[in-house]
Amino acid sequence: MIDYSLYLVTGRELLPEGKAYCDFLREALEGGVTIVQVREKKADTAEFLHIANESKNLCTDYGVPLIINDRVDIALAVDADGVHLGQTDMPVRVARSLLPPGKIIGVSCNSVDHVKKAVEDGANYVGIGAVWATNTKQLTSLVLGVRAVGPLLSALDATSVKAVAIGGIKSSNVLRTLHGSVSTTGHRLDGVAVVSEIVSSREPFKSARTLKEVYQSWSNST
Ligand code: TZP
Ligand code: MG
Repeated sequence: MIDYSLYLVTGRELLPEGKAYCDFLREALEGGVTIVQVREKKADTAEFLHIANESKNLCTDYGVPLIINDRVDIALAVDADGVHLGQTDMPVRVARSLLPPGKIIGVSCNSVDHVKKAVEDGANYVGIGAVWATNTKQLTSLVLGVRAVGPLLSALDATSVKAVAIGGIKSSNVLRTLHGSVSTTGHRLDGVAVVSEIVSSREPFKSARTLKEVYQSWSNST
């Protein structure tokens, strides 16, 4: 069973000046990140491969799954645990046909239709967002707001597809995100995905630990 509760998405451009990527990732893993996605929007293939390999080594040390954003070839090359695909990336079925059995495929979704399609196509999880405003990504659709998440979660009722929320999630709003997104059918998020809250932190260990503690107390109390 994959633990999606604290899903770190990387973004090296957001690291504080002078912070080495591997130090950051080790600290975040120590802090309790449960799954890592390497997201490299500016790197060339050689650099992406290098970062993916370094991430794979660290994630393996911590027993944490590694997901590669966009690039099925890089996921294959480093034997990552899966890929994360956007709505205009490689279709899920094509990625599934290229990957060895058992790999994880996640899809970015911001509508009920997106979620239904992801389920039909055999995705393992969906990333729902952006739930709050974010400076990390140029959004191509409106911010959802937490109250819009529920209907997307309902579309996962009676499926085994997991869901994380993404976009502007911070220690200051993570509890509101978790509480506010429960669907009318009682379907809850399986985790929260964050970029800047951990990547741009001077103390990634502490930032990860705080988010994890909030998730765990929410998860135990409901
Ligand atoms: N997809 C939707 S919002 C987002 C992505 C990759 C960026 C989230 O970044 P942050 O810094 O956690 O707001
Ligand atoms: Mg993409």
